[in-house]
Amino acid sequence: MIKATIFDLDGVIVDTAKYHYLAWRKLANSLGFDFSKADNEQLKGVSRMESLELILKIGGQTLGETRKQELAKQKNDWYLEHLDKMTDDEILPGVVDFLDDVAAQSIKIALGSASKNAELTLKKVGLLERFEVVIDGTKTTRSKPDPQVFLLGAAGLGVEPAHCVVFEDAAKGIDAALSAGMYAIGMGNETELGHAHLVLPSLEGVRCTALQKQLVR
Ligand code: B16
Ligand code: MG
Repeated sequence: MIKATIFDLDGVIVDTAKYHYLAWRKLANSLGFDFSKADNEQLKGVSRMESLELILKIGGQTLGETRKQELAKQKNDWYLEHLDKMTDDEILPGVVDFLDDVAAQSIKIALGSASKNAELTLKKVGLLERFEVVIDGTKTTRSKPDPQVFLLGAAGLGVEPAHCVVFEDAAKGIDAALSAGMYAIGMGNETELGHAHLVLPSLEGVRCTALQKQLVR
């Protein structure tokens, strides 16, 4: 019996990965090296500071803490320039209809994202009010694959983890949902997300009743 849904943000509700990539590449270029789209795949669902560590490793750079904080801020400022231009056109296919369907079935809705810009992003695309609880990078101390973000989401909604379904596009996010004792639905491809209970290419045409049947077969 599904009583709550917890959605990741980037890659599930909106595709902000492309803007994270542009900002990280600009930062890498400013430091004198390049950062490829393939490298960017490793950053899915990874927190800002952990992403910076990965990028500095790619560029072979070792920097002090103060400099790293400055660079993370610079990247975020560049990222926010893109975020500022976002509109509801950028909501991924099927998301709005699926959220309508979930709400119509009296199933609760939370967000579970690593992003510290999650509330701002939801506001930009006009979806903030749809989420009863928002757990983001400002409220967590441990990153996915740690289950903290989803457990806080379930607790905020007052629903047992076993009655929650997580929608995630990152392999580490699926690990986090599974270790929280929740159903995990991978948004993307089987190769990366095959350990989820179910993998879907998008939320287009997805409906709660059919989904529940698929999950509790
Ligand atoms: P910020 P998610 C993640 O969002 C992104 O996938 C990841 O690329 C980003 O580094 C992270 O948020 C932190 O974002 O810099 O905005 O705090 O997939 O967990 O919704
Ligand atoms: Mg994601």
